[in-house]
Amino acid sequence: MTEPTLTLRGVAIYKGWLSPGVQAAMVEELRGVVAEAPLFAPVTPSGKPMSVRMTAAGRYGWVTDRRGYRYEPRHPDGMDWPAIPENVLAIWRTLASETRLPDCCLVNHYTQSAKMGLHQDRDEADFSWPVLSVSLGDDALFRIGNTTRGGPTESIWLNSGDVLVMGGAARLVYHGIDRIRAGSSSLLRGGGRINLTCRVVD
Ligand code: MD3
Ligand code: FE
Repeated sequence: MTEPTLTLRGVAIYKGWLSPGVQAAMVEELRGVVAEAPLFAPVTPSGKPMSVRMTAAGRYGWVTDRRGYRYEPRHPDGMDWPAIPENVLAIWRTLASETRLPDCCLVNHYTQSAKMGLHQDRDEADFSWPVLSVSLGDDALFRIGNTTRGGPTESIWLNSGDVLVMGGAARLVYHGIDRIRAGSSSLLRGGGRINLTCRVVD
């Protein structure tokens, strides 16, 4: 059994799970994903532009626009999403499930001013499957709350190569990214942060 470095409100945190070499190889794979399915600027259902840019790999991608939050089998430009890179699936098999692979690997790109407000991930059909997140590039201040809105929160800095697994009660906890520490990593040419979030969708 693989033990996490620490557990925060049920979220298993594997600090430095990915070696620098594996991180660099993953970035190369993601360059291929972004070449096929370009990063786009999502808009919330209320019309607010999000500060992160997104794309995805897998059978589905998560999208948001004026029509709402949902999973779609195609990129907003009409193409199929690329396959989830094998080195990402390998982490899922080790830390999340060997029974079922993820349907979606969401790719979030953060510049130094980007953030993500507290929210729940609840657009999936079955919350019994875990969610797995991989951090690459600049450090990010991650905040975790409760399974209902409000109440006390806790924060932790995520570094490049960290992997998080959200299962059980933690699957529906409020979470977000408050800030990015610009220049803290040289993994990405041009800086910034990429977060991968793998989910079973349906
Ligand atoms: C805790 N992404 O895409 S990853 C998202 O860093 C998202 O881009 C953030 O939240 C990011 O939905 C946070 C860590 C994370 C992801 C999913 C979770 C934490 C989670 C689902 C449930 C609980
Ligand atoms: Fe989320």
